[in-house]
Amino acid sequence: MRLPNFAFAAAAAAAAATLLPVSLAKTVQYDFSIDWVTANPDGAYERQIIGVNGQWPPPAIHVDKGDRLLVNVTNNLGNEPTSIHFHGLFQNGTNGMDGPVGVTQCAVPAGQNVVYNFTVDQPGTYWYHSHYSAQYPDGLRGAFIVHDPEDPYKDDYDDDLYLTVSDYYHKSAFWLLSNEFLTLANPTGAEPIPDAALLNDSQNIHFNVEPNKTYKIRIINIGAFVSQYVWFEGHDFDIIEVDGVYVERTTVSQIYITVAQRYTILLTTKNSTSQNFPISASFDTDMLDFIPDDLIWNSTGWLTYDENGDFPDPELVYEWDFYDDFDLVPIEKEEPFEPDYSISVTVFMQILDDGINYALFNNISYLAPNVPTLYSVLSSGNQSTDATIYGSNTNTYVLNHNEVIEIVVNSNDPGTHPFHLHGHNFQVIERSEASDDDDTFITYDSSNPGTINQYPMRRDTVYVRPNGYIVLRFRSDNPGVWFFHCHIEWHLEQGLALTLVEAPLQIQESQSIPDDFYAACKAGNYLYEGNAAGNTVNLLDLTGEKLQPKFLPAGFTTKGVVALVFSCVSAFLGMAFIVWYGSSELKSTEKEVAEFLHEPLDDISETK
Ligand code: CU1
Ligand code: CU1
Ligand code: CU1
Ligand code: CU1
Repeated sequence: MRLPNFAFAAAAAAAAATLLPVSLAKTVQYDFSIDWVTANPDGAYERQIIGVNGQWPPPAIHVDKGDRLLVNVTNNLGNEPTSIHFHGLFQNGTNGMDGPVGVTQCAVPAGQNVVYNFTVDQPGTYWYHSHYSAQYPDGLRGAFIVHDPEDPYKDDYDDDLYLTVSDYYHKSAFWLLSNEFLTLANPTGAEPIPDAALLNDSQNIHFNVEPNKTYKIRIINIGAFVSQYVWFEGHDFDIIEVDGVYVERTTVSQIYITVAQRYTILLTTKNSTSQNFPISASFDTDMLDFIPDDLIWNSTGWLTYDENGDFPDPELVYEWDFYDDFDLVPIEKEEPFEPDYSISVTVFMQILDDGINYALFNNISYLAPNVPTLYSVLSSGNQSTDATIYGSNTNTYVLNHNEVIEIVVNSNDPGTHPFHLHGHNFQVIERSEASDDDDTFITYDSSNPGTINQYPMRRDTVYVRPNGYIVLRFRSDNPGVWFFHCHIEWHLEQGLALTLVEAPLQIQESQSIPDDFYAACKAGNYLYEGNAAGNTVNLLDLTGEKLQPKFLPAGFTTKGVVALVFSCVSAFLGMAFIVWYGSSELKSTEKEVAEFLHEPLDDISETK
C-alpha cells in the first residue's frame, strides 16, 4: 500500500518490478520536467513551488538494488538553474552524477537537459533534492527508495510505506536569503522561522492500516532546517535501518530525526480496529530563535484502523523520550577504524566586514569556486594532488586512496547542526554532550576519549550537540570530490562546508563527464576547466577566485555590531532596540532579531 496522494505511474511500475530477482538488474528511467506549479499544502498560503512534470509533491523514486537509474532532467523553470543530488548514494565511479553545484557539476541553466545515469548498489532509504544554492526548500525534494531482495528483515513485514516530515516556508528560499537571512538587518544570523510542518507534504494524513500486521515505514526528514521528534501514539516500534545501514532491531517509543536523516522502522498494529491513533511529529523548538504566535510546530496524522471511527487529538507530552541513535548497532559489524589522517575543524558563526553573519569551519566560510572542483581535478593532471589549486575559500582537503579518514568537528555554536558527508557513510566514533554555557565548549581530546561503542553506528548524517563535538571515521575507498557540510540549508548558505578531494589521480584514471553536463556549463557561461579561478595555464595562479569578506578588526564583537545595527534600525523606526546592548545576552538578542524579521520588511529595506 502506498499513500493515495503518491500514486505515480513510475512508482507503480517500479513497485511491480521489485518482484524480480536481483540477478535481473534492470534500467529504470524517470523523466523529470522541473517546473513551477501552484501548491498550498498547509491550506494557509498558496505559493509557486518547484514541482516535477507539473505536479507537486515530486514523485518518489523507486529502484531495486543493482539497478541502473536514469533521471532525465529538463530545467523548465525559466528563471532559475537547478541540479539534483541523490542523498546518501555513494556514486562509486560516477562522482559527476552526485549533483552539488560547484562541487561536481555546473548548475543546469533554464532550458537545459542533463541525464543523471548511475548504478544503485546499496539498499535502503534515501532522498533526492536540488543541490543548487538553497533551492530545495522551494519544493524540489522527494523520497528515494532502494528495494532490496536480500533485505534481512524481508520476512518481518507485510507492507512497505514511507513518511516524510518537513518544515515548510511560504516565501521562497531565495527571497528569505536576500531579504531576511543574509542581510545587515540580521547580524546574529537568526534563521528564518518555518511557517508550517508537513507530513508527506500534506497535513492530517491517514495511514490506513489493518490490525495484526507489521508495516515497514521509512521516515525521512526532507526539511530545510528543523529536527523533529516523531512518534506513533500507543505503539512502540523497531528501528531496523538508518541512512541505508541495516541495524539490529531496536525497540523505541520515539525518534529524533534531523533534516536529511532517515529511519526505517517496523510497526506492528493492534489486534482490533476499535481506535485510531495519532501519528505525531514535533519541531525541536530549541532550534528556533523565537516561536511566532501563529506557528503550529506539531503535525498530526493518523494510523487509521477505522475510517468511520473517531480521530482523537494527540495526548499532551511533557517530556521528550527519544532514542539516542549513537547506540544503534549495524548488522554488518565493524570495530572502530584507526585513523591514518585526521581533519579537525571548529565551527563558529561570525560577522565579517560586510556586516553579514557567516558560518565558518576554522577560519573559512565556503564559497563555491568558479570551476566545479571535480572539473578542476579532471583538468589538472598531476597538480590535482595539490589542494592549492582548488582555491582559498573551498576548504579543500586532498585525501589518499584507501586510508582511514577522521573528521573531528568541534562546535563553538549553541545550535544543533546535522553534518552530512557525500559519497560515504561514516562510523560515529564519539559524540559529546552539549554545553549549556555558551562560553564553555566541549572539545575533542584524542588522549582522553569519551564513550566509544564496540561497533559504532554508521550513517551519512549526524548531529553535533550545542557547543559539543563529534568524531567521524570512514575509509577513502570511493575516489571522488565529496562535500561535507551542515545540512541546514541556511547554514550551508552561510558557508558551513568543506571539500574532500579523494584520490584525485584515481578519479582521472577511471571517470569522465558526459557531454550534456559540459553543455550545461557552456549554456550558463560557467567555467569548467582549470583551477578554482578558471586559470588553465598556471594552476597556482588563483587571480579572480571568489574570496570571503575580511574579518572585522579586533575589538569588534558580534554583540557590538548587533548594537550598532539596531541603533540605526531603531533610529529609523523610532523603536528602542538599542536597549538590548549590554542588558541582554546574545541569545535573547537573536530572539528579538527573529521577531523583528518576522514583521513585514518593507519598512526596513531603506536601512541597508
Ligand atoms: Cu548528500
Ligand atoms: Cu542532502
Ligand atoms: Cu548548521
Ligand atoms: Cu550536500
